[in-house]
Amino acid sequence: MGLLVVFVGGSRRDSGTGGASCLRGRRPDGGPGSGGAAIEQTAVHERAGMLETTLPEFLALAGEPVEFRALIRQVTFAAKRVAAVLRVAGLQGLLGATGEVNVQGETVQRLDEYANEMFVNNLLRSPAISDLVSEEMREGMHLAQHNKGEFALLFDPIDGSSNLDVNLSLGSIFAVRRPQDVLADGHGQIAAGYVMYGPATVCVLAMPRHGVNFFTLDPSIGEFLFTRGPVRMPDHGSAYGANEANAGGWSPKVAAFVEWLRGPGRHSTRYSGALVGDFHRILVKGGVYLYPADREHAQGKLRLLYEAAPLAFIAACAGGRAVDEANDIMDIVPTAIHQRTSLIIGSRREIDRLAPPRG
Ligand code: AHM
Ligand code: MG
Repeated sequence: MGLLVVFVGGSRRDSGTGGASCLRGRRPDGGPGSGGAAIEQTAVHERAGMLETTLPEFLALAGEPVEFRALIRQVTFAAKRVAAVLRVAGLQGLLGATGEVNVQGETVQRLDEYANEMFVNNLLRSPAISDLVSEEMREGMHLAQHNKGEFALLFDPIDGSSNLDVNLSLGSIFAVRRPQDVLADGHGQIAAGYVMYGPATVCVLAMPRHGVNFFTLDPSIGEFLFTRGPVRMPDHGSAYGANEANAGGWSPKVAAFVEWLRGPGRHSTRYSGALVGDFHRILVKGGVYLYPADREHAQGKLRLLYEAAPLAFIAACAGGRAVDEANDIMDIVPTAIHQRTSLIIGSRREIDRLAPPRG
């Protein structure tokens, strides 16, 4: 369906109004650094907290450009459709596999395909978009023949699809970049977020000048309403999440770190098998999520551009941190759109112990 596009790293422009940025951290040599300092409450949060404020109203109050607001409207529209279908999928026979295998060599669930179509169809309508990269599409889609948009959207339409058939939490993850920055490091992201389909549907949106904010879907009116922000990830937590069946293939460094996490009185284990819910717990309560490289996943299992980097951006905007064991995820320059990475993400105190910040 898509055309092969060659993405080249390039210039960066920030969206939104002036003021502090949660990504201001830079190494002393001027290169990108682990960055990350949670945003303090601004007048926008104060105002949004006093009145019922929808996500589009929040973005308007925050002074975000109209094109960015249009893009987020299309993303959340697609997510609302996905949330609605997830609620009735079991009743309407929409669960189960398609029989296809995706570019990652993984079984495609019918809802993976449906969610991808929802995102693509809605985003094709947005004049703000010029490029799409999805976990479910072998190649990036370059829409310049339809749109002259200024944004690229990179997304995983349904993450954690092994949870589909058992009615557990799932999510959609997305990152917004300039088209020329698709293969830039994580600092090339303009915004990032996810929608978590749990008991409530929650959109988490991170923007450098307005931090990480939660918007909860009120299904009776079909609107995401501001419920919390700016969110600060606790500096440490009391839980960690990892697929410990892979522990035999972890590096000695990761194995020793997990041993430390399990030490007396330290961390409990919490792992659902779906990244968005597992990360959301850590964003709210602190702790660590790990999917390191192992024997079966020599480069790690998770995808850099539409799983690890957006969550690393959200973590940085909330004062947390993400590494691949040695490097900050935000500093990794991708070479391919479906590149995999190890991911160890969470509270500062825990991540700094595994990988002390450089500089
Ligand atoms: P997916 O994009 O194919 O759904 O895979 C990503 C998921 C993550 O949500 C989750 O953390 C991880 O894979 C679970 O993997 P495992 O079943 O190996 O523990
Ligand atoms: Mg995924």
